Amino acid sequence: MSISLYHYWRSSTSIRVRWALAIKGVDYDSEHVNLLTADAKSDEYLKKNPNGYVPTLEIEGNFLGESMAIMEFLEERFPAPSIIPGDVYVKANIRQLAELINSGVQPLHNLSVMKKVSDVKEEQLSWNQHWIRRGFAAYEGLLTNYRQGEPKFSLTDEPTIADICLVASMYSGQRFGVELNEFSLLEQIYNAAMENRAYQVAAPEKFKPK
Ligand SMILES: N[C@@H](CCC(=O)N[C@@H](CS)C(=O)NCC(=O)O)C(=O)O
Repeated sequence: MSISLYHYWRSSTSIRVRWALAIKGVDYDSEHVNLLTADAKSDEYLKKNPNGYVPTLEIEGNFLGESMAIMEFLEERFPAPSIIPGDVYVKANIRQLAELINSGVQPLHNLSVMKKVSDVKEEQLSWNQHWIRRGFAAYEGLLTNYRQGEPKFSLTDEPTIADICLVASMYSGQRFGVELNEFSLLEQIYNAAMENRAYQVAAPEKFKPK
């Protein structure tokens, strides 16, 4: 089966899909799209993903954009190991946590949004930090409501789409000055991710251009 991933090494949405692919043991060809140049806005790339964002997954001639849609697709196409496990309530909680990051945090610290907000670096950072801290505080609040026992990750002992979205945005958060130790429960989850073999395979540093 031919699979290619168009992605950028430190993009949080790219990290999500790389980690999901690694959890499911799916091999792919890596196509690096440099977000700091015109790569993602080239006519060739826009045919694959008219939004001009990464990631895009190409599988058997189909081009799929939107990291959540891609992860849902991978879950259905490669069900084991599951990244949306549990009964309907647990699955709903996992999706809620993932959406909190996907809809409420990541779009606001995206490169193009940051540039539209201001040309001044300090103002960009302050904007990003505000939305990231707000989202992370809400995530921690939800964990306090939903967690049973002391799972390694958000709600489970293995990473789900909630952890995948969270950890990828925590990676970005550090670049924007939000420290891991500001959210102690989230820091534990981040540390669990650093020990996760699939994360290690998908980590940004593994894809950093030389
Ligand atoms: N909702 C999209 C968002 C994708 C997205 O924001 N990608 C960022 C990198 S993390 C991007 O390509 N940014 C380029 C830009 O802002 O011009 C997804 O989840 O795939």
